[in-house]
This record gives sequence, C-alpha cells and structure tokens, in this order.
Amino acid sequence: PSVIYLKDYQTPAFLVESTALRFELEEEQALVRSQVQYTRNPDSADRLRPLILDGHESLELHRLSIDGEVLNEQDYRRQGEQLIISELPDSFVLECVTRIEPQNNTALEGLYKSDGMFCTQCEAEGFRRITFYQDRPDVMAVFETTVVADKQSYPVLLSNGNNVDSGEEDDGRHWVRWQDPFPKPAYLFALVAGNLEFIEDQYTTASGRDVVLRIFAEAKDLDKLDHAMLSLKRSMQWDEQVYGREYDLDIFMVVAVDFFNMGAMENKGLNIFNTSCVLAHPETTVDTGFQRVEGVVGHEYFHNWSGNRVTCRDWFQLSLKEGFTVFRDAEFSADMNSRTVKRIEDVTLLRTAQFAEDSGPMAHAVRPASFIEISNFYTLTVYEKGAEIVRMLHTLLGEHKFRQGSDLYFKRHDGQAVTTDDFVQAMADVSGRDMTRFKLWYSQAGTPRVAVSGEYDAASQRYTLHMRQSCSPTPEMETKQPFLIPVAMGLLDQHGRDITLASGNTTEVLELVSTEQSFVFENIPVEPVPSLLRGFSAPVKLSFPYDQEQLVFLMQHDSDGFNRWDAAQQLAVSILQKLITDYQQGSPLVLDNALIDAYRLVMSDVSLDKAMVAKVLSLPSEAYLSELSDEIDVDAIYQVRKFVRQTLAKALESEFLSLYQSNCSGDSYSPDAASVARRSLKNLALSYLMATERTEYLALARDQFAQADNMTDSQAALSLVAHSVHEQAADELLEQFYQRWQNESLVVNQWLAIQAANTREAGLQRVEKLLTHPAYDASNPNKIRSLVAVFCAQNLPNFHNLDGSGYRFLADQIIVLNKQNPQIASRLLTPLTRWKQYSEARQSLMKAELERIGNSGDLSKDVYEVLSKSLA
Ligand code: HT7
Ligand code: ZN
Repeated sequence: PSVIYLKDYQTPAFLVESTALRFELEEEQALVRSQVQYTRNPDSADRLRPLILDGHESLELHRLSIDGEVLNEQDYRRQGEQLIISELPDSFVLECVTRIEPQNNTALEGLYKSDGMFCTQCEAEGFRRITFYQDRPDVMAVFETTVVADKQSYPVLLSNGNNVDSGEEDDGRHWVRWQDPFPKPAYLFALVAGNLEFIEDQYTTASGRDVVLRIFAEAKDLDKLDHAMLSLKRSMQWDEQVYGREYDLDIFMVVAVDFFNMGAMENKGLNIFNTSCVLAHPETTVDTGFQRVEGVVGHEYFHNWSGNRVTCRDWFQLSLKEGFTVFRDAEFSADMNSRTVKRIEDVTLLRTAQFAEDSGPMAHAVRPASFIEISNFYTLTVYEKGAEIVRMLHTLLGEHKFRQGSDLYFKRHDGQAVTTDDFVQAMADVSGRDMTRFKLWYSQAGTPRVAVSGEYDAASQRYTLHMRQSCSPTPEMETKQPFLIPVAMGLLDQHGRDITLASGNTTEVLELVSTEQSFVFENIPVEPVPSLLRGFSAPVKLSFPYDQEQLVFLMQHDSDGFNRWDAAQQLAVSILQKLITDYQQGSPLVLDNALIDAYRLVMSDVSLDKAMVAKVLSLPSEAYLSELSDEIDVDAIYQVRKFVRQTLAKALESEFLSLYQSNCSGDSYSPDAASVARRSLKNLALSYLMATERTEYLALARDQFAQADNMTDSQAALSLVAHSVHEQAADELLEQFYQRWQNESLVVNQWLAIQAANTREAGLQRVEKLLTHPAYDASNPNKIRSLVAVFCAQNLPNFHNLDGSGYRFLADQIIVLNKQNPQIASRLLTPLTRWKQYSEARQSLMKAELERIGNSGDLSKDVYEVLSKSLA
C-alpha cells in the first residue's frame, strides 16, 4: 500500500458547485445517481490536470456521462481506487450511476445497514464507497439529496439540511428530498432510512431563530433520549455564551444506531450516534454513561462550527477540528460538572493511553507527516494531545485573547478548508505573539520530559527553579527542537498558603523555551514548596524531587485541586514502584504507613468535595504503572497493586465502612454532579471493603445489588462480587443480571465487559465461551469492544498468560476482523504493538503472533500499516 505525504498536498484540479444525489434503496442493492457540477479550479496553474475521482473497488459503475453524453470505457481510466478523466472542459455536469450493496457492507464505512436501517459513515473516506467523487475535505459543495425507499419498512428518510419536498410512488415506495445550503465536504454527508421514532424539542437561538431538535431511535429506546436532548440544549446555549456561536439550520437531528465503528459523527444537521453515546436512562445507564452522553452530544454539536463551518484542508489537519472540539467539549463538561474532576479524568487518560501511544511504534505528531490509512490516525494523539495544544494556547493567551483568536479564526475562515497553521495564526494575530516555536507541538511527536529542581538562598530570599527539557526519539524523528512549554506554578509557604509572586498573582505561567532555563523568584521569605504544572498546563512528564512529606503537604494545602490529587498520585506511585522492586527481588511486601496516613487524612478532610475524595483514594491504575515502567512486569504490577489495595482496605476498614454508610442515601436517582460524586465515593468505599474478602461485605454488596434503583449502584455491586473470591455468588448475580437485562443491548455489553475483565484464572476460557453466547454478535463493534478489547486491555494476568494463549486469541480475532471490519481490526491490534516493552519471553510470543497476522494473507491497509510499523 502507498504512503501519502503531507508535503505532496496539491489543491484539487476541479471545484464542485453543487452535488445532487438520488438513492434508490432496496433490500439487495442501492442505486446511487450523482449529478455534480464541476468547474476547473482557478488556483491550479496546470490547466491540463485531469479530474481524479475516488471510488472504492466495491463500486459497480453503471453509467457515466458528461453534460448528458455517455462516456465509453476509453474515455476514462479506473486505476486502483481512482477514476481519471482527462481533456475536460472548464465547466460541466458529470452524472454517475453506481450500484452498491449496503446489506453486505460489514466494514461500516459508506452506506451500510445497522439492525435493519440504512445509515452512513463517510468520515474519513467513506463517501467513495457510495459514488465516484473527489472525496477530500477541501472540495466543498452544497448538496441536494433524494432518498427513495419502501414506505412501510423505511418510513423515516433523512439527510443533511432541510426537508424541501416529499412524495409517494404507486408501488408502496416514497421519497423525501433534503437540501443543505451550507457547502460541505463529502465526509459530512449523511443518510438514514429506517423504522424510527423520535422525540422533539425546540431551541430559540440568541438571535431569536427557532430550531427544531429531533432525536431518532428505535421505538424501544424512545424512553432513553431525554438526557441527550437536555445535553443538546445545554450545548447550544453554552456555545452561544462561551464562543458566540449559534446553530445555523432550521432543524438539528440526531439518530441512534447500534452498529458503529466509533462514538458518533457530526454530519451537518444530521448527527449519527453509536447508541452507547446517546441512550441514557437511570435504570440502564451508569453515571459515567450519562456523562459520556453529555460530552459526546456536546462534542458533535460543537463540530458544527469547529469542523463543519470551518473544516480541514486535508486529513493531516485532522486535529484542527478534533483537538479544538475536544478542548471545547472538555470545557463544556467542566462547566456542567466538577472542573477539577473532569481535568483529573482527562489527564489520567492522556498520561496512560496517549503517553503510551507517543512512546510506541505508532507514535506520530499531532499533525502527522504521512499515513497509509487515515482511519489509523483517529488517535489519542490527534484528539487528546491536540486538545492539550489548544489548552496551552488558552493558557498562554488568557481567556479574553483566546476568545478573540477564536472569533477571528471563525470569521476569517468561515466556509473554508484550512490548516492548523491557520488556527495558530489567528491566535498569533490577536495576541501579537510569534508562535513559531509553539507550532512544534503540531509537528514533533513524543512526550517531552521536564526535570525541575529548586534552589533557595535564605540570605537573598531568592528561590530559583531550574528546568531542563528533553524528548526521546520517535519513529522518523531522531532529534527534537525544544518545545515552548507553559508551566503554570505557585509557591507554598510553610503554612501551605500561596505566596504572592512578583506579578501580584499566586499562580504564574513560566514559559520554558530552551533545553535548560532557570526562573528566579525574589522576596521569598521562607524556603517554599513549589506547586508545578498546575492544572496540568502542558502534556509533559514533569519531575521534581519531592520527598513524601512534601507530597502529603501538597495533598493537604495546594490551592490547585488538580495538583492536590496529583501529589497523592505521585505518593502512591513512588510507594507502589518501590514495592514492585521488592516483589521482583522476592522481598516481603510491607506497605509504607505514609500512604495509609495520607488516605486517612483525605477521608477526614471536610473541605474536599466527594468526587475529589473518590479520585484521591483511587490507586494509580495498572495501565498507568505500566506506562511508567521501562519494562512492564505484568505480574509484579498486578500483585503489588492488589496487595496495596488489600492492605489499605484492612488498615482503614472502619473508615471505609463509615464512608460507605454516610454516603448511602434514599434519594431517587439524579445524574447531577453532587449525586454522582456521592455514589462514586460510596462505591469506592464498597470496593475497598470487598477487598478485605470478609463475608459481611459480600452481604453488603448483595444487598446493594438487590435494592439498587439505578444501574450505577447495581453494576458497581455486580462487578465487585463478580471479581471477588466469592465465586458462587459471582455466578448467581451474573446470571440474575443477565436474566433481567438480556433485552437491553447496552446493558448486556456491560455484562460482557465485567466478565472479560475478571482476572480470576481461566479468564480466556470464559471469554471464549461468551463468544458463542447468544448475547454476543461478532459483527457488532460494541460487542467486540466489550468482550475482546476489554479482555486484552484490562485483564492483564489472563491476556499476558505466559502460555501465549491470550496473544493467540487476539491474533485469531484480528485475522477474521481484518476482512470483515478493518477499522476495528487495526484498533484491536494496539496491545500487541507494545511488545517491545515486555520481558523477553512475552516479547517473542507477541512478536510471533504479529508475524502470524502478517502471514495470514491479504491484509487491509488499516492492519498492514499498524502491523508493519510495529514490526519495524
Ligand atoms: N469526527 C468523527 C470521526 C468518526 C470516524 C472516523 C473514522 C471512522 C469512523 C468514524 N466515526 C466517526 C467523530 C468525532 O470526532 O466527532
Ligand atoms: Zn470530533
């Protein structure tokens, strides 16, 4: 497969004025007629450039004509994924009829069927599976779409924009015509046809325009749409208030589908959502599920400006829309819930999964320089690290200038397809800053390290922070230039109070721009404890030689909530890492009292909000400990973490019990932030109590399971019992749960995931049995993620079994999925790509499975790219 390079970007040879589509949907096929008005691009110097259309090999071409004249086979060339037509006039209409088979489309790209309904997924390059087109984001056009289908089976026919006409035909078929007045690239095209119902609401924009809001789903799910509707209205209002952005069409539609490769898609005026990101009901959805719906609804809605009105010039610029939109949705969620907790969650994801990606074989810059398959670049780096870049701009410019920069960006580029450079330029123009060094964040891969040390001179009352930055080589980039790293910081006096700095503020943003740099603070009366990287102001690995006492001091006193949590994490990490070494050396494990004392302090700190307490009392995950290891010792990490949990549980048993009891409330369920916090603390306490392995706590968990009026409490209890030593109770509860919820697909996914994550022996056999359970469907990505992906990513002892069975299992799954759904297959590969970080024994087992996949024949571009980079 060929490599596409950013440096080879060329403007399109032709522009599109308008695109008219007609879909004849049938059970065995769909006929697609496109009529596209082309004009030669005046930008293009070479007037002989041919028209190059993209078209997937599965497209059956029935007819091609130019201005009504049918083309013969000698008038065009079909070459791989392209159809090339030369010697064209400057302006013409190309009509094209293709035949496709949505019912056989298992890749879930282009037009496919999900549970009997037709739907589309065109980002990034799915439109070329529908018709021949310049399937690239810088070709924007207004679309008119007519959908024709049997009325009884497909009463609802949707596409982008406004419904302008509809009618019935004699044979039981009907049609609906949609017009989208906003020029858009093909990746934002959408179509849905099915037997759907909807809930409706209305929103009046700040300028007084009325917008109809509709959320569609299967009839059985209609009672699970209210939270999404509320989230949508909150998103619309938030975007007006915070960014001054209004919605622009008369109608905004969301459709829930069960078969979907990702979370959701921001198609203009017609968002398509994975059911897992839109359905929510207290009885079937956990608190984090409610929050995810709010976040994803916000994310897709915000794309209407950051992505749709202003889109990407090419796919290397993906983070232009994704990084900015993730930043926007994170701020939205922070405003709707606890800001600090949201930040802790996002940083946890970044530090575990994104940092691991950035040091693995698929490491790439936020604006990659090349790719084989763009679907492989919908990554944590492009999304989450991209959002961190936007956050750094926000930190460097401040709220007000950042908003001016955003206003300028939208004004300057409305209706255009642009680059990350254009985005930064708008920020540079409003602030008058030179952003040249800052832009290295987009082009250099890898996580910078910042080593900091402090020096206090009592005589001169001067405190100096010395910083040194470095960044390890990544594939295709051996050496890096120093980044511009904003380090938000403060200094705490001996009482834990913030010292006012020369600027008059207690938090300052230091700008680290060279490899080594020192920052001097005058008039510091006592040796301070520095609070560094407040709010995680840059996506770096910062180290400072704190001792345990200083970490506990920061945990208690730092005015920055994020850093209070982070001090607790650093304390726990250092203690766990020491125990991991003890375990490896065969020394007995003894837990340092410092952690027990620190936990006790946190539990008695009434100033902390409950969500924060729950976060601080959660040990660093196995994934985070793995990411921090030079060589990942699966067994040591798993055993030590288990030992520490159990020791904490026993040492603080009475405290955890009273925490549990004081957070049980008889109130009916509400997904508001305070109730979510209370439940998270209660269930965390229950998890420690269960870790004691005492039977009275099994009874407590069983009671909670029996009496819960909401899925959060029910599932927490189920998961704790299922993962406990009480095997019989585990089996009973799992069976009861399944009997009760077997008709709720999303709940069944959770049931599968709980079992997949069970670290008890013979985990693989349990997973293999579940593959044949009626609840499992090997063609549905949500099921694959719940069972296969959870097993491989979260069940460390079983997946990494030294007999190699876990690796073999994953390779077998990938070999099948490579043909069926390449996007999912290549995502599933991730755990195997990290093979170089394990012991030699595991390395050779993992590598052998990668090679077996490689030799299995006919690899998709998706799998080929990840595999070849992993083995390089
Ligand atoms: N922009 C959307 C991307 C997306 C996608 C990409 C590749 C394959 C399938 C996909 N489904 C959705 C999602 C988003 O970031 O909003
Ligand atoms: Zn997005």
